Amino acid sequence: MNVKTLGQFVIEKQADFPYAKGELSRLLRDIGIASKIVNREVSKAGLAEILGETGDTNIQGEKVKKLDVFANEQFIAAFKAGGEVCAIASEETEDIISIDSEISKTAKYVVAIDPLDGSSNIDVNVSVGTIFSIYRRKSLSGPGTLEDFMQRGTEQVAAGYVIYGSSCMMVYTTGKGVNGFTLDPSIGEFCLSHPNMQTKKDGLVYSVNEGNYLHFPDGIKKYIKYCQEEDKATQRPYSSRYIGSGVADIHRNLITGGVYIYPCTTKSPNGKLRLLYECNPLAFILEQAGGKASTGEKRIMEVDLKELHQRTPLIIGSANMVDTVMDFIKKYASQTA
Ligand code: P6P
Repeated sequence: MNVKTLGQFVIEKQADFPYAKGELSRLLRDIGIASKIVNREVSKAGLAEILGETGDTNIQGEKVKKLDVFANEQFIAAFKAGGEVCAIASEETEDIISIDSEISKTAKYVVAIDPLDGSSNIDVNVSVGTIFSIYRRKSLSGPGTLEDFMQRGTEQVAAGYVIYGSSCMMVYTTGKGVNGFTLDPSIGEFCLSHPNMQTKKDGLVYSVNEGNYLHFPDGIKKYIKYCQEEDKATQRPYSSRYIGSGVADIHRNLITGGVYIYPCTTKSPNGKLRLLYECNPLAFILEQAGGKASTGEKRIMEVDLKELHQRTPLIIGSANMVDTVMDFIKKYASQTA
């Protein structure tokens, strides 16, 4: 079988970056290694006695699952050992982790990561995911700083996610398209399975937690009703698919077409998802796959990051569907203003 592993692919694509000396390639491979270790534990969580909660709460005030802690530790260890990053920002840690070691002295990158997104689904055997975003450092040398992360999503050099589902897949972009790799456990390698992923301009799926309907802005309420109307020309009603694990919902919609919406609500006035290590990397991937990602008013990747764990509303997926949601928001925002 003509198998191309992640390692082979990354080196092959390195030629796309004339000045690349392999640092980004090694960093992507480090992420692959940590992901395989996390996948091993996630796939046997029920047996590994690491289910359930540590009793701690993370900086989001959410109960921390032991696998969250394990995944965070694995990625941090991989980045420290690889020597390619000078600082890490993680959903699991309040402040950045600056790396000040001999091996990282010449590190060019910083990485922001959500080590295990959707972890509330772990105990019920629903897919969860890792989301990562890589920037060039802005500081000149030494340990990375908070300032190194204060960049727009348009400055990302690479972004990706790993989905721990019926199979383990890594999907990433370096700005030259999106490629998907499926873990072959028999050889312990991520193998290219979804080359040059492109999403549909229109889909027939909408993903939103309709339990929050009463708290949605009018434009979102009207869009949800639009999705539910009978209209043969636009193949409505659409299907409602919401897993409660963003990586799983957004991955499905990337493949089938569709739109995922987590708007601002009265409970979450700035939205729930985090700009730095959830929305920007997912936006980079969807845009590279021909989709769109918006706050409802502007392009996600053009939002200025002012604080590490900043939240934002997110509308992401098929370009025409994102545009339609934005039209509804604009139309009804003016009416409610
Ligand atoms: P709710 C997981 O906590 C997450 O950040 C996303 O992965 C997911 O889509 C969303 O929150 C689920 O949130 O409020 O619908 O349970």
